[in-house]
Amino acid sequence: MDIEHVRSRFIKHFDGKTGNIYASPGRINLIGEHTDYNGGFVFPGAVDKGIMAEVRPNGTDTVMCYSIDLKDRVEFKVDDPNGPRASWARYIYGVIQEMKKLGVDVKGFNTAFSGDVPLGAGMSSSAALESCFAFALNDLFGDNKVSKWDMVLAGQATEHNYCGVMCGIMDQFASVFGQEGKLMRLDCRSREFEYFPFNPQGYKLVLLDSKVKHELASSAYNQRRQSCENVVAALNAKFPEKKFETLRDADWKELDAVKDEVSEEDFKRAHFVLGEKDRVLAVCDALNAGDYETVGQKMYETHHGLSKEYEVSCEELDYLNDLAKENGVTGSRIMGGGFGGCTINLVKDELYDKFIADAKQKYAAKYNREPAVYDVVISDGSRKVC
Ligand code: GAF
Repeated sequence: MDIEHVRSRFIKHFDGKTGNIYASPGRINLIGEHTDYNGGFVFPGAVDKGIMAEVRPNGTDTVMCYSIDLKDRVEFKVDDPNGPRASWARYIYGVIQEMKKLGVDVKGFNTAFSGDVPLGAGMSSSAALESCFAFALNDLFGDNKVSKWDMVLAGQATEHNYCGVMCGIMDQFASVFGQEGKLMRLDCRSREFEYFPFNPQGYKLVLLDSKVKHELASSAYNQRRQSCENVVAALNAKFPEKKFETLRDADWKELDAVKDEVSEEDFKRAHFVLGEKDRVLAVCDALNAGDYETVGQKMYETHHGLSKEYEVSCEELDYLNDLAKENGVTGSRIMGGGFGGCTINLVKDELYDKFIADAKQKYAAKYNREPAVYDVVISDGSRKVC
């Protein structure tokens, strides 16, 4: 992310005056997929790719936004009941409305922003955008009174209320709370978390981007969440003496007990979630013991579950996972919501070059395009740059 790039466009597209610059990152997730909205654990970290925005109050009730990357300009009133139509501007509009609910007296402003989180790669460019504007509005109009957690929730509510994605809290959490060199284990039910320094000697984390983007990813994501809620409803009906809030509250025996009361599809989804809950905890133990072989094995198990039970993979991602196995990569799996995007790979240093070359060559031979390669650099969360 380049300050001069953003500043020069801000000056050019508005009145020549400068504002404040804020930055928020995208994220990776080592393990714990589709567990956040099930009250489980996740293991994300912020990355060195994100969104940078220059923002300056303009003394009116109009928000003037310029997307540098899309070369698109959108204006709307702060209090417009419907908000803009452009999907990228809806994130900004949504954050404004959610920050207002938290008592921030948002007024009109000018903004230009740019990002280097690859779109559709599963690295959460949308959470980066939400966190960036939550930070900016808190600083410019809210005396920084809104807590980091409330900004996380404002970003999540933006997705729910203005963008139609019923996401959990992992992405916004990672974007706000990230720290350089550290992953975070978050309990999405209690919201307690701890930082895990992550510097596996002799290994690299690398993302391979299939460059597949699923058109209906949001509705398919919402359906997965609905399946989990259907199973929770069946559990509550079967065990009225126990209150199940999410699948986090269920054990394997209880899940088996409702097998005939839910659809086969919903059962498979819940089966994955319970397994993933166990895998995150196993990975924490393995990391504490420096046992990267077990970490990697759990990543492969997650991929298998995401592909066969949660059914959020695609042919291209399964192929990238096969290529990782063929190359002796320690661990590999789909990262993020799925339906396209990246695999995350834990690779021994000495295998790295051969793996990347082999994956590029074979993937290109099969799909006529190379996967993009992103080395993971675990970085700081949202901040005011200047
Ligand atoms: C997306 C969502 F936004 C997250 O909340 C999470 O559910 C993830 O998919 C899957 O783990 O990134």
